[in-house]
Amino acid sequence: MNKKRITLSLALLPVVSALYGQKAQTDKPDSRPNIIFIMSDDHARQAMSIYGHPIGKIAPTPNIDRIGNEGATFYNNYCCNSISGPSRAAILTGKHSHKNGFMKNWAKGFDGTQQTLPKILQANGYETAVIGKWHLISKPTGFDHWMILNDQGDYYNPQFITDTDTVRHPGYVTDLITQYCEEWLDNRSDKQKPFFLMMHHKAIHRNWVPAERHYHLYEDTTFPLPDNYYDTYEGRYAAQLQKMNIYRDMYEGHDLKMVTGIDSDTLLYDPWPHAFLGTMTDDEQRRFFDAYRKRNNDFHSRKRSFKEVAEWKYQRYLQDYMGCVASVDESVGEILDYLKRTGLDKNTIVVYTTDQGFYLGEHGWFDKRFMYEESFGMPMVMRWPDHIKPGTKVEGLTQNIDFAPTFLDMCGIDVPDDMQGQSFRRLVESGKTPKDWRKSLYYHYYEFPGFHSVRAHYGVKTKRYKLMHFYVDDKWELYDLETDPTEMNNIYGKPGTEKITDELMKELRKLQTQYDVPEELCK
Ligand code: SGN
Ligand code: CA
Repeated sequence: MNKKRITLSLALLPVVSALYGQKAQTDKPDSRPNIIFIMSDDHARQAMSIYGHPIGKIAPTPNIDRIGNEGATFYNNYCCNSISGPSRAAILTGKHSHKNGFMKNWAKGFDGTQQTLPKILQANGYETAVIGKWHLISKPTGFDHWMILNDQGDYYNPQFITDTDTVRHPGYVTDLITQYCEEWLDNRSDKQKPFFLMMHHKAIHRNWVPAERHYHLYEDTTFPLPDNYYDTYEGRYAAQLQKMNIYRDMYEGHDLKMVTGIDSDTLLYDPWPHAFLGTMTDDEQRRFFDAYRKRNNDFHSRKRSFKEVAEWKYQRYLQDYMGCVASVDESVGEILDYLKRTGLDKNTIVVYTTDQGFYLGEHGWFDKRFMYEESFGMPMVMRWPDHIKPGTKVEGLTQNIDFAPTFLDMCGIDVPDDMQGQSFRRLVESGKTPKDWRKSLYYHYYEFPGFHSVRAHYGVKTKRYKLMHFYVDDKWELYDLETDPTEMNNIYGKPGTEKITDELMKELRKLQTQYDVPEELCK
């Protein structure tokens, strides 16, 4: 759709609605697909069993995998700015951060007056809703119904914001979001209209508090320690300066649920008690401490070396993280069952993804932000019966700015010219990457100074190589992902890399021009 047509269709909204009203009267159902876009927070690809990582094998996600097995799995899907708000803004607009204006988490609210995917769908007769994490500071626009978590949201008894109030709801956040999504699906105002539902989980975000039913799920599981857990960041300047190390930077109380001694119900360092224990009832707090007591007592039963503590922390982190994944996976199962029960499954596109990737101990880290593979990558599965063949593998380079154009394409709606992403519909429907598909991706992380002290950087990635510029201190990094998939060996400036560096530099500048990045952001 060109700009003219979109302005026209927005201006004609009442006419469009009237048309759809007529459709409903003639009882002719709209055959365009529904979309349920399920997005969790911080879900590492390593923790989605369909990808075959050892962690996923130990702690499987059968329901999420079901989407991929019945449809497609994306192997090279990436983020344009690996942090929550910016990723969400890119998904809503189909544009890079410098274009949609939401470049950092806490800087300013999302400009909800701009063109977005839900607005276009709505103008074209879709009923739209967002339920769960929003994290864009602004009030959602383009949605017939919205119910969003306050800020990051709490795991227990979270507050939800609606147009009229902010209310604390008793329950576990993942279960509440699932319930409210099903209720919305049940009570849609016009069932003849196709719908677009954004179901946004808070989990698996820090501080990883599982549902009570999962407190013990992985208590006795030992997860495999990544080979580079004790990375010393040689040759990687920005990596040396981060503050996202599991054994140095995690808060022992808040994150790791460690207590002051044997039989203690007092957490070690917890800077935000109001956002954790403070949200639980007294009974919930008691059951929480009781569930962790045996493990916490065991920790205090003997002296441990630095290395033993570092590895104990890794296990505690993974046990809680995967406990949170379990409830998200159950939620996906619930929704898939709901669709089947109601017959909606046949004409509903179901997507499961996350706002960005995450570290599960690689380089010693948790969190994200870096353009390294674990956080830059966005695991994703997608199901659409009769359109996507079961077991499809999408290998082409796709990015979160592509989601909006792809959904519009799948719904038969023209894609506005100013969206920067490209529809990957033909990749997912054919299972092949066409020759003319993009060969490189652009990335830019801006939030510095900020949480975890990750230096701002931009970069380019091809299937094989990655070039990154940490421009605050003018440091470059270059990786050959074929020989160094865990990005331990920065080969920038090494003899023999001149040609590839030159090529990647040109490609980077080409992308910056293509995406119309202002000069001051290309330094
Ligand atoms: C919180 C977290 C950080 C995290 C940011 C952004 N601390 O501030 O660890 O990097 O959110 O995450 S917490 O202890 O308060 O949870 S994002 O996914 O929303 O971008
Ligand atoms: Ca996130």
